[in-house]
Amino acid sequence: ATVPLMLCPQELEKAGLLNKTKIAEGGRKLRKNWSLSWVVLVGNSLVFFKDPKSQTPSSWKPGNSRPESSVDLRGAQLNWANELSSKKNVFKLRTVTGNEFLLQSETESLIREWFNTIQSVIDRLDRE
Ligand code: I3S
Repeated sequence: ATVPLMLCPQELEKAGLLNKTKIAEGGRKLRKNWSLSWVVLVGNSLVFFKDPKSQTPSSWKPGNSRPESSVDLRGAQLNWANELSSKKNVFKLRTVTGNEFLLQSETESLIREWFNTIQSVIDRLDRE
């Protein structure tokens, strides 16, 4: 996925592929549905894009970079959550609105980097 030009004026902190599932919406538990997602940390938000490889040829168009969803990190909580999955290297992100996501990578160093970078954005927003 290409990062939309509209995101460029903001600070792009990090981007990469992670396994993602939403497990709650507004505090209500959802059924897990893991999928590979392009995750972009920009400004105060974590933005999710569909993995281009998971899209059908007909659904994929160059420049089709509309985010699937995005998460406001202000007031969010981040916790390691290996007890919530049989997968390793899992953390949970909970938004102020009660949406909960699990993010996972097979590579421990990579998931640690994501955890630390997202936590530093949350901390910065807490101090504002
Ligand atoms: O926490 P759960 O419910 O055991 O999560 C697993 C299930 O969601 C499973 O789907 P179905 O029960 O709908 O077939 C997924 O395929 C698994 O990946 C989920 O567990 P993990 O441990 O991978 O997060």
